[in-house]
Amino acid sequence: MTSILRVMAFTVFSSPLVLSQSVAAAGLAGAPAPFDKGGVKIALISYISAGDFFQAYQAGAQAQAKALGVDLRIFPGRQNAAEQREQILQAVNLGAQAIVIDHGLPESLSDVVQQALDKGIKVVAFDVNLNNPKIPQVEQSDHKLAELALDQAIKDNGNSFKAGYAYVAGFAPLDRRNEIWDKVKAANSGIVETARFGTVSDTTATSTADQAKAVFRANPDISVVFAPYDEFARGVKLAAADLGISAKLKIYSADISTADIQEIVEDGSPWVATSATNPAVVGAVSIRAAALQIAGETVPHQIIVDPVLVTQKQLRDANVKTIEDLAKKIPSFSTSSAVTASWIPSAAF
Ligand code: SR1
Repeated sequence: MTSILRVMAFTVFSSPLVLSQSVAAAGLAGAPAPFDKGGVKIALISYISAGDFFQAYQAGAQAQAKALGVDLRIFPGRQNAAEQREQILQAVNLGAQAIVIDHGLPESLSDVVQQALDKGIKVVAFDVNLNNPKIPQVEQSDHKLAELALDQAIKDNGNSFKAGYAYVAGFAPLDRRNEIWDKVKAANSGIVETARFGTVSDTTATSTADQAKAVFRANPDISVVFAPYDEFARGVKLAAADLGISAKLKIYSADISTADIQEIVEDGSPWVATSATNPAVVGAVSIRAAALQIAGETVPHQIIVDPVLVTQKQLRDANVKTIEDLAKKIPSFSTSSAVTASWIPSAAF
């Protein structure tokens, strides 16, 4: 397809399966080609769209795309590997100049991603290991995320307790966080993983809550839960509330959103700490990595956004109620110096 036809295909594309954002594609003064002329098309293809993290990630990507004058097409994820493959092929055929792949199952993606690369389309991977030197990998430093939360768990509870652990294998960020959980258990023989549970679906929190209830009934001695995904933590909190055991439980998680903050600070909440990046920043970083590649600039293979630890006590003491409040208290939470350039305007979120 010629580049003119690609542009037309992207412009006229319309389907109930695809959310589109029509941006006036004016050029960006002082930017390298093709951003100086405008009309750049990027596709964001997600595996999961449900939940605060993924919505904030997409909002950050949209904000950065808007600042760059990029036409960003977001393909909604439905935890469906076949649909995600199909969406990558659609993006290729519709003339995307770069594709950002947000989560997914590597084994179902490598051949279609290779087809995109073969056509000269740039690819960025967030939280899915595509194992290709041509594809920059964006991540939140999942090892640090897990270390921050687990260090706090040991600080609060000592190094001897019965733990519940929410985990689903096969998701790159959860697998990386699991490596740290394994290390912490190996280094602290008194920390015993009594039960493991978790579901990733379009109803992660409620499905995980059902599993957590069964786990708590069978293991009343669990006093700590490591739930390194906010949807898991919500499920565990819900289960504890239903069973009336919130007062004897402490939950340590990953991720944060305004809704999470409200659940953490409410009276009697067992959710005592989380480690997190601002997902909107991660979305913006993913788009910048795509834009720099389109402009022919070098992008590091591994792109990391560092997390911070946020405790219930800090939030309550500082009267933080929203992500915006949190960003005011921790300015670094809303910025990242990863993959920037003088010609890339800041995203407003
Ligand atoms: C199912 S994977 C969920 C994780 O992806 C992102 O890395 C978020 O941090 C979330 O915890």
